Amino acid sequence: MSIQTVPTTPFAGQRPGTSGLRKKVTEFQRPGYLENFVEAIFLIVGSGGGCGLVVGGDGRYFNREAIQTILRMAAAHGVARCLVGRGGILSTPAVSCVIRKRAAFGGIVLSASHNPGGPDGDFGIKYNIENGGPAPEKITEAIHAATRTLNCYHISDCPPVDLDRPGSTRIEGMTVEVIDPVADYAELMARLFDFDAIRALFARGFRMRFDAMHAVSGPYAQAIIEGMLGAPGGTVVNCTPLEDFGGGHPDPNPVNAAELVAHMNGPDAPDLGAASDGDGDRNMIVGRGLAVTPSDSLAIIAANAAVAPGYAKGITGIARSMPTSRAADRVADSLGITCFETPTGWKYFGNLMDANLATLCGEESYGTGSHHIREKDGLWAVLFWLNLLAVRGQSVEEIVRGHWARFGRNYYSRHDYEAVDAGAADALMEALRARLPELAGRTLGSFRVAEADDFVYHDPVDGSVATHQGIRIIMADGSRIVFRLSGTGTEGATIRLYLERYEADPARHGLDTQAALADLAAIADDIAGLRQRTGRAQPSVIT
Ligand code: G16
Repeated sequence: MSIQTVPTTPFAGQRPGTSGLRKKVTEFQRPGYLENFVEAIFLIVGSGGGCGLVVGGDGRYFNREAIQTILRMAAAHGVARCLVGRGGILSTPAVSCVIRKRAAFGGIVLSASHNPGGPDGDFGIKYNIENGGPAPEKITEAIHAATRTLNCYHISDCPPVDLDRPGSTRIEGMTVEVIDPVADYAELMARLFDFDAIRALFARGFRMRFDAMHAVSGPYAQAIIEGMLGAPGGTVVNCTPLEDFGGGHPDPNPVNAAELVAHMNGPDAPDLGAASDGDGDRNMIVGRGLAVTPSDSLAIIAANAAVAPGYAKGITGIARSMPTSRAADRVADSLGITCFETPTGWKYFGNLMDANLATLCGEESYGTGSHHIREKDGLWAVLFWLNLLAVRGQSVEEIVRGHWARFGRNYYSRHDYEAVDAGAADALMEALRARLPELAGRTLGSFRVAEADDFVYHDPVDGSVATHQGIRIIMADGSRIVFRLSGTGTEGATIRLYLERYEADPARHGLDTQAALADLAAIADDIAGLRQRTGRAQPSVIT
């Protein structure tokens, strides 16, 4: 065994996006591509001064190869100890949990989240810091800068580590510990939620279907929901993580989890439907005949936080990403706490949680979580809903409608134009930016524009500023049109259009969402020239 210094040259485009570096698997397989990025990580974050590094991924194609490379490079960089999930498996929330519980100095997460996997699919790598959360922009930017000047990387030539055998091995001066991927996480969940009440709920005949979408949350959901909470076998479906997610798109929304939604609309629908994504940090909640929007789910969790023992003392604040609906803001107002508005990307919540300014965080992109870790957490959200249903004894629909009756309903939808020509997408955003000054005060259809800007975030904790975070057109009645470009796609550009309309009157809470938002969608198309500039007659995905 010896440490090799391998000459290399920089690859263009290794700048992390919304959530780490995501590219096609074939790009990551180019000789030196992964190694260069990992070298840059270690150059910036160092070897951890004797603390551990957590490594794991969602089990997608190339996960195992990438882990072996990372272990050999960690050893070459003098890391003392690496904790790896058995089989290379660790969900994103589990990585965050293990970093915090075992006081590791950081973690490397291998996942492209909800993006499809397999040899022609996507792969990704992300660095998390010692609080368990995604590295903030100052670190990701430094890593990117380092990738641009590399001329060599360092790696041990040791043989592969057996990732399937629990226990310790040594590589150079480093210990590799293969750990149970579920245990630490399950223990944390049992402390946050009323497992006795949920067990009693299942014992009363409550039925649920959890669709793990052939991805990483399967083993976690099986161990906790079927194992610890006593749900009948078969409650968790598609529960074995597959390298290509069974050819599916492991994104829990009504389009990609259409099978679950159909089941929940069918004659034998169970009481609760839920799904999680590729790496286990997203969630979708579905009642009989009703899919709960992520924005509503955040608001409902916030309004009912005290039902769960982990939140019985109350919440200090809420944070939501800018495009997420303002349903949570109304709950925050009623509780007399702040609702922070941050740019898209879970990394922006970390400072707020560390400073105890926000307890609950959520995003329209099916992400919800709390300060128990520093990642969004799919199974956590599902367990919260189980706890809520157990305590309240109402159906999902009754809870949602009751919430709207109390706070009003924020009709909400996202329209995605995927794999658009990147130049055309940039031109669309530029043209919109140029129009912002003349939009304020104008009347568009039945709406008056109160404010139109390019969202800028001033972090209240460290004072950092993030610019160009999405274009907001805010109407006088609180309705909103938001445009931004996705930072997680791997093909061309994805334009996201977010539409929101507030309705206070309970008599008008039963409208079809798209019908309720049709005026705003037409205005958005008119202002941005969406159809004309993209050449698309309609969005590729509507959630
Ligand atoms: C990531 C981020 C989220 C973000 C989502 C969509 O989620 O962690 O904060 O909302 O991407 O980002 P974009 O709109 O830029 O594509 P995940 O689940 O992919 O890690």
